Amino acid sequence: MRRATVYRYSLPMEAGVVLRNQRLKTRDGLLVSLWQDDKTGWGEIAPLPGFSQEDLPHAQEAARHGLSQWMQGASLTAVASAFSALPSVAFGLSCADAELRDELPQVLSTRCAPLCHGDPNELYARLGALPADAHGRKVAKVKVGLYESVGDGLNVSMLLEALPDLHLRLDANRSWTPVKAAGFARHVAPELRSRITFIEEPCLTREQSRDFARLTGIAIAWDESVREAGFTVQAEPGVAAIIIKPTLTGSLMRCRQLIAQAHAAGLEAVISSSIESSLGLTQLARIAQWLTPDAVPGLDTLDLMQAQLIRCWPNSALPLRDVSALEVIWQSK
Ligand code: OSB
Ligand code: MG
Repeated sequence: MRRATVYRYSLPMEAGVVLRNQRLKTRDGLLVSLWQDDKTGWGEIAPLPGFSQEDLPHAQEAARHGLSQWMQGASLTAVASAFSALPSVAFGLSCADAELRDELPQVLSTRCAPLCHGDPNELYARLGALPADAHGRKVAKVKVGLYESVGDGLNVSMLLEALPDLHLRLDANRSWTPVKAAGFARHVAPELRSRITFIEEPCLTREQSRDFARLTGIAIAWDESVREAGFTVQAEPGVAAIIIKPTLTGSLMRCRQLIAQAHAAGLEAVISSSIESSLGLTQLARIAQWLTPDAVPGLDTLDLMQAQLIRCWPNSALPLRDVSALEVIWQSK
């Protein structure tokens, strides 16, 4: 016996969360719950405005269609894989499918690279308390490229000088011209640069980002590029990692394929959030623990929201909303 329900959620965000120039007041998405005999599985489908190609109504229609096929006996693994043009749908359905088949291990580590922002004193305290990994490193993430690049360089240098065991991931989201990128690097002393694990997409084009890595000795990582047509995972000088945001990328199978390609090429694969609810985030933490156990994932986005959903992120103080707070938008007969 199979049963499927699709719920819609809307979670209030913290004031002032801005994504690609638009304010995100609520995070809206779908949760899928499946039953088959005595087994159950959940998945989250949450296209991210400004990042996903598909919008929520489109995803909702596709999810309903895919689940109807599953109700008629189709394999959900196959159904999910067929939604490669709607990555959020492919990912959410494949997670529900993986839970149903006991494929997604339960073990979860809350370890992730904290996003550095806010009051400097608080930040230093938070980073000071951060646990070190097996190599004795603390890994945190700083968004750059929002203000003057010289200021970014000074800020990053200050953090690295203050905390000798700190290693930083930076993320510029393609915002620097080669001149601005050089302005950043000029203010980071060469001896500090090796503690920048990588900077995600420093420049507008891949060619400029490669030049930046070559000229500065600072490693880079591909994030946006991974989701562009024609991208292939390969070892390149100066490239350290690829970032995988499953909600923007596709099915678990597609994510596993990218991870395997990255590892084969000697690149780090980093699982990262697309601002999913606590349900999606705990699944991403399980996926990271399972498939990329040596890479600290980028999942420090729960506190951008004012509530958790269905499943708790361990030790989070945010209030939890349960199923009764959700609107059922579709149910199998
Ligand atoms: O800029 O990489 C980004 C989340 C949603 C959309 C874009 C981005 C992000 C994150 C997630 O940065 C957190 C992380 O990667 O550590
Ligand atoms: Mg990024």
